[in-house]
Parts: sequence; structure tokens; C-alpha cells
Amino acid sequence: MGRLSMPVVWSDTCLLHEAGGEVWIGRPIPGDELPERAVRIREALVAAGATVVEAHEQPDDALLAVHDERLLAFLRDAWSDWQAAGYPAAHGQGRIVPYIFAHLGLVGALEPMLPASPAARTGLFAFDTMTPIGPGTWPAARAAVDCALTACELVLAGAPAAYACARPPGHHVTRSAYGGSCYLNNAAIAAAHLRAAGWMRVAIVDIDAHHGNGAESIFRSCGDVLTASVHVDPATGWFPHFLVAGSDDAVANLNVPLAPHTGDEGWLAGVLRAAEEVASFDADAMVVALGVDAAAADPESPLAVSRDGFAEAGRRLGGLRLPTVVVQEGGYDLAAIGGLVLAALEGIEEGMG
Ligand code: SP5
Ligand code: ZN
Repeated sequence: MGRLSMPVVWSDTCLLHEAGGEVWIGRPIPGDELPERAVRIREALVAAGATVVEAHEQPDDALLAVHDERLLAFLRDAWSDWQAAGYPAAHGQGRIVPYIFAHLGLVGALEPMLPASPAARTGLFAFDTMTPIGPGTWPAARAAVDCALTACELVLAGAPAAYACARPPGHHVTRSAYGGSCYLNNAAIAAAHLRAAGWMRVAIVDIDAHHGNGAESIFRSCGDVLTASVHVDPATGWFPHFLVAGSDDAVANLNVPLAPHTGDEGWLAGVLRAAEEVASFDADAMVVALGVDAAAADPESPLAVSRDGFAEAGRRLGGLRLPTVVVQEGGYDLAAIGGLVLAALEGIEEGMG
């Protein structure tokens, strides 16, 4: 195993988001999208000789291209609005969690107005109770975008690949709604930026264990950005549940839904299918949404991929020999996360030759 050559983009600000637990079926549970995830990954990559590059502050253009301006304004102001409304002092609630949702059955298809109550406002944008907002959430989510866009900058300047060691993750966020431990869709924003910077056809390959519903939805009617996702079939009872695999109205989309307990062989066949789709799409550049929660020991998914499986997935994606921006998504086994990400990134470099 050689040294990892691709730059690792980092921002300390990504550590500021602390969900402080999650609410599942109405119960507070610890939650596992922790700052330490990024720290562990960085440690493993540095130990393998990687160079860490500080993220630069990036403009809002690509954010605005991907997300509804109302979602961005909500996320930016949510904490100060919550504080100003007195929820931490009056109710001892130091995190923003929705209690009512702008369910389609409640508001219909017309765009609802912004509710006056900050508690209710949350339910216009959040689609679950598992994605709390605290004082550090906006700065961290925005810094994760800076990491992804800085990785784009490096690849646009000629690096074969660059890796954004960022959190919170992003791939569940649609144009106007957040959830699944995600606030801003870092990978989609990266793809939009690469497209705007002049690569005509960009592919997003999402190998996180969960369906990359966000990018699928954002680029549904966009023929220039292919979205491909390999994931545990949401129809078998796994997050994000509602999104049906194979939604065929998307212009350029491939879903590879897998049965629970799928291991290396079935998962790699899915990754290969995604790689073939990228090749036949004739992509000029690729964004890899690299979740490593498909790993066998991960608490958030029933897939059973090995470390060698992640290395082989990397080789197959690297073998496409496209300018590649890798953005961190999920992965919740702190003991394993660094080694799994390293394996995938080394695989990408080996595949690139
Ligand atoms: C980025 C990413 O991987 N997001 C996926 C988050 C999935 N979270 C789903 C949580 C489902 C409830 N888990 C409860 C565990 C109780 N032991
Ligand atoms: Zn995931």
C-alpha cells in the first residue's frame, strides 16, 4: 500500500455541529453522527501519508443553484430565531427539533406560508426528527460545503482526485428539505459547481448504504448530471423508507437497491453497474458520495461490505479515470471508519493507475 496522494480537505469548523442526540419514535437516543467521525478519518489518512489542505471560504452560487433560498435562510437563522424565541431558557430545549410537519396531506400541493412560530417553522423544512439543529450546526454545515467546493477547486486545477473530509453529511437533503443527519447537500453542490465550471456532464455515484434521494430529487429533470446510488432497498424497511427505488421519471438516474445482508459480491456488482452507467453517460467528471455505512459492523445499515470491498469499489470507480471529487457521507462505526475511508480512497488511486 502506497501513500495516499490525493489532498484531504479539512475544516475545524465542521466539528462545531453537535446534534446532541436524535429523536426516534418520539424517544431521545444518543445519535451517532458525531464530530469524532471526521477526526478518526483524518487520523487514518494522515497516518497513511496524506496531505491535509485547509478549506477555503466559498461563495454561495453553487448552494443557491441546488437549494431553495428559503431552506438556506431557515438553516442560517434557525438557531438565533430559536434562542430569541426563548426555547432554551423556557423549555430547556437546546436543540431545534420539529413537532409539526408541512405534510402534503395537511397543506396540499400549494406552497405553505412561513409559520410565525419558530417551532412550527422547522416542520416546513425538516422531514424527520433525527436531524436536530444546535448553535454549531449552520457554521459546520456551511464549512462542509466549503470543504466540498475546495476539493472541486483542487480537481479543477488539475488534481486527479481530492477528498472532502467533511461533516455533517448531505446526501439526503433535497432542494427544500433536510433530514437523515444532513443539512446541505455537499455532493450535489459539488456536482453543480463542476457543471458550472465547464464540465458538461457530471456524474454523482453514491455508495453510502442509504439511498441518495437528495441528488436524485435535485437533478431529476437535469440531463447534464447523472445520479447513481447503490443502497439498501428502502422498501425493505430502511431509511429513507418512502423513496422507491427505480423512480423512472428522472432523466439520468440509476438506483441499485440491495437486499439486507448483501455482502461484497452483490454490493460490488451494484457499484460496477453504477460505474458502467457513468461510462455510458460519457461523464466528464465524477463526484463520489462516499458513505462507508454499508460496512458489516456499521450500526445504521444491514449491508455487509468488507474493507476489501471498499478498496475494490474504489478501484472500479477510479478505473473510470475521471476527475474525481470525493465527499464524505455516512459511516458510524468509529473504530472502523478511518480504515474504511482509507481503503476506498487508496482503491480510487490504484484504479486511476
Ligand atoms: C448520512 C446518512 O447515512 N444518513 C442516514 C441516517 C439514517 N438514520 C436512520 C435512523 C433510523 C433509526 N435508528 C434507530 C436506531 C435505534 N437503535
Ligand atoms: Zn448512510
